[in-house]
Amino acid sequence: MNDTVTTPKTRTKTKVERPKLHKVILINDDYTPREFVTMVLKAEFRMTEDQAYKVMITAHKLGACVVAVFTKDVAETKATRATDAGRAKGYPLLFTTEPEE
Ligand code: TYC
Repeated sequence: MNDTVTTPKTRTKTKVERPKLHKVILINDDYTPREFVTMVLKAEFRMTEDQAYKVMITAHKLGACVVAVFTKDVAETKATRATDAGRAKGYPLLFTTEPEE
């Protein structure tokens, strides 16, 4: 008969954390046409004309506007693609990203 009592000395607790979301931020400038900014927002961020116009005009008035939040990779890819769309036309249009608190 084996009377050995085996009490585990340690426990493993697996902790799963949600990936931090990152904001895509539209920065205002004096040169990119309003219609172009609105068009890029619709194409890259799947916004309606109304949503895109509101984000564009907010950045225009306040200097910047949060467009949407995504996981880090997606936020960076979309910001780069949207910025490149402006650059391809010679516009200084800029989208940046930053982690949410
Ligand atoms: N300020 C630009 C203009 O008057 C329009 C614009 C809006 C540009 C928002 C960039 O993020 C921007 N033509």
